[in-house]
Amino acid sequence: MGSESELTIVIPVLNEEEAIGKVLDELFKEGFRREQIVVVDGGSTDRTVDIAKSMGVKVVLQEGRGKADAIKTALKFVNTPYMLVMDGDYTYPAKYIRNLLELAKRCDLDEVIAARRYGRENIPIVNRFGNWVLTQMFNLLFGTKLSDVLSGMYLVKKESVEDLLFTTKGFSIESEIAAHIAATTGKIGEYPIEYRRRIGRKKLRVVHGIRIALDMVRLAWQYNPVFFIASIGALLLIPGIALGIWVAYHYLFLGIKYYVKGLIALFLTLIGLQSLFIAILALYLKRMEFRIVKKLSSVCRS
Ligand SMILES: Nc1nc2c(ncn2[C@@H]2O[C@H](COP(=O)(O)OP(=O)(O)O)[C@@H](O)[C@H]2O)c(=O)[nH]1
Ligand SMILES: [Mg+2]
Repeated sequence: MGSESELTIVIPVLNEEEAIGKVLDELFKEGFRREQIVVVDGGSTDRTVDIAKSMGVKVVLQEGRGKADAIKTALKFVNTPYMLVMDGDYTYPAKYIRNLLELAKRCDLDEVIAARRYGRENIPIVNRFGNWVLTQMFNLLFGTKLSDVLSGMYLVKKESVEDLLFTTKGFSIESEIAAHIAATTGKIGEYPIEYRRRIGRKKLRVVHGIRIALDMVRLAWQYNPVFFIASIGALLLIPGIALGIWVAYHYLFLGIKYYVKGLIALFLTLIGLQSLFIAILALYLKRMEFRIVKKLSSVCRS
């Protein structure tokens, strides 16, 4: 199958002895070759590394700590146009990999996220809620329409993550990659997949969710500060409109005039609206800037 030399499959693992063998077997069954698979170990103390090695795939010990550093290490071993990242816990079926690649090529996308649309009951309820909140937050901050930004399975063009800054650590890596692509080319898409129940013990805890949220805010600030500040300003619309309605109600139905409160309501509403427009403008300008930069850099390279 010709698509294989285009793709390297990266599997970050930390103590996944119960699952890694099944993950690799499934990849082989799908026709992927040993040479295109890289298992990045985070210092497992169980049999994970032995199992992966015995199955003939490349196993590397990551530099640094956490999942983000694992991906950073893995990039050094990727010499194909595309990289696919997936968990080593047998939750993401290998059969979708070709669909992700096909979509990326057909629509010229820099990232395709495998969105967990089916089998959502296999995501623990707290994580399901956390995922939803964090995805909505990401959409708000980066103007995207994603449904599962934190999925552990995604395909990226190697070229588009080569200049990633890796300013985040651990489980925020998915957000940083998506933020980078959303804020640069905007060429990010999703493919719906089925999620399976995890084998072995999960590493992500609630505290990681809070960390991810804070990192998202920092990423928004880093990639588009004007949009970020203006968005906060736009929040003034909420008290502005609420106070406006309150003042109008008192005037129209009770005949009481509140001058100062009326002025404050007007003031908040106007600043809020202004900020909202600036935020939208900042978002469009940013997208335009990146399209131009991309065009220029490709001109320089050729
Ligand atoms: N190399 C490496 N892999 C890790 C580390 N932490 C977690 N992983 C792996 O990253 C994947 C995602 O972790 P998981 O616990 O499944 O998180 P979840 O899918 O978000 O619940 C799994 O394959 C883990 O074994 C780490 O520090 N280093
Ligand atoms: Mg997982």
